[in-house]
Amino acid sequence: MARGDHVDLAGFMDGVRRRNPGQPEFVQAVQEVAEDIYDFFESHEEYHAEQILRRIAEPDRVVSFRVCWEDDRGNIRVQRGWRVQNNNAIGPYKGGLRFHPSVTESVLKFLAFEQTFKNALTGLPMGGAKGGANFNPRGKSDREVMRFCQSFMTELYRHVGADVDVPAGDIGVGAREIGYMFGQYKRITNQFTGVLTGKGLEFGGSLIRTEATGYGAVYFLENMLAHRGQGIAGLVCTISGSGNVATHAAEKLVQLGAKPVTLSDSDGFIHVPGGFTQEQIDWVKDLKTVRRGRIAEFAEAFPAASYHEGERPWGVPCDVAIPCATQNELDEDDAKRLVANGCIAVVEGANMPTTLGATHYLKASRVLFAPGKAANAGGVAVSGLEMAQNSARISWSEEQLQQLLKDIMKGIHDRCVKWGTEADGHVDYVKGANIAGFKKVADAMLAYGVV
Ligand code: NDP
Ligand code: 2IT
Repeated sequence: MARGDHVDLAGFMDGVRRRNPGQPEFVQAVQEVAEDIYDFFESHEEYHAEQILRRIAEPDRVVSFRVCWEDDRGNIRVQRGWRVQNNNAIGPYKGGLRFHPSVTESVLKFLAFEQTFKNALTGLPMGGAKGGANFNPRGKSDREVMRFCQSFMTELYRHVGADVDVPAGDIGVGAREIGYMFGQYKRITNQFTGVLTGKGLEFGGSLIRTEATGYGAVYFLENMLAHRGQGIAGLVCTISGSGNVATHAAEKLVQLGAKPVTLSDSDGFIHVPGGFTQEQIDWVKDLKTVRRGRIAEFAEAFPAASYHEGERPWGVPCDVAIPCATQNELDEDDAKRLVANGCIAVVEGANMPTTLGATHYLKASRVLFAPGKAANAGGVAVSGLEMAQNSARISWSEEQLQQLLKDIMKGIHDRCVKWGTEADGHVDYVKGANIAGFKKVADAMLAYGVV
């Protein structure tokens, strides 16, 4: 194609599909961004001429590797690990590691692509990456998880580093796994550096990193409501998931006087019509991070709760829905049901939890819709603050960090408003987030020339 030749959106997406066969999640994530930024892109000749979108949608590199480990019965097990380094135009690669049987290259490419824009939105100097393995932590002993993590890091260590690429947690990777991987990195390299975030507080971790994603998502909701002159107190909120993001979103809602009424796992959801108490949320945290049980057990322990096996919570009437489990867990039918039941806001705690059809429906029905790259950026933002503290070899106080998280979420909200406000004052937060995130990365890439 000659310099400056224009392809339309459909033509661009045809190329993305052709170059990424069998990678539906990646194509979906690129399409969502491309749809939103195409007009903006069209009006900036330099982005076109320099093929910026095409370049952002091609990862800098994808590393794939074998991970062998021995289970407790002495069987040799083989998993596949990856690190997708999407873009480091504005800072070292940064993004989580996911251990789940559903992990594929497509899933990690979509997550690394999204992470690139999310990290730009935080205002901190971080590029975008994601990694993980098709390892299923469910039912594994601590020793099995330790051996897997050590084997995983024995390859990953060559590709990461405090100024190169800084992984963190995601689904199936929490404090336990980060501890094992940091220990192995330190053992192999003999270096104590900020190569991972989400570390234990005793070895370089930051206060409030654990809480940051869920808390940040609720702060984002508060900002969206405040922008329309509404408050959060009293709102009934459905939440999916029962992991790190879901439990901390529920906790912050309770603190602010809202009423979280559901949590879930991959087997079903629990419903507490009167809203969870802090004690019940603590019980779920312990269930999921210490006892490693199933959410169904909650309904046995607390008679006020009902358990709905094999179902997702989107049929429960609510003011706000906060999907915090995984990608494509809220489809167009769910979106229609939510809107019909009077839902005024959907906040993506997870990455791309709404399908493309649901995204289109929610945008068209003009509910407040916060995309994951904006709403769940609090986690990676505090990871960025952990990196800063590690570089300076200091630890900030909880009060400082709480304030920084609130300020960063407000900054992200305001960037979305700047680029997403329509003529009648309605804010398209998806569009705003996509344009603001894209612009920062694109402008850095322009400065570097053709690389
Ligand atoms: P956790 O592993 O702590 O919890 C994941 C939760 O989601 C569990 O309840 C799990 O249920 C459920 N879940 C996972 N996969 C599926 C699936 N295929 N179908 C149904 N339920 C599923 O992960 P996090 O809370 O950390 O992550 C949740 C989401 O938030 C992910 O999309 C992640 O990318 C995103 N996110 C996380 C951040 C973080 O800081 N941790 C930051 C930003 C986004 P089960 O136990 O049955 O598997
Ligand atoms: O999706 C995400 O933003 C994360 N899993 C957190 C990444 C990070 O580096 O803290």
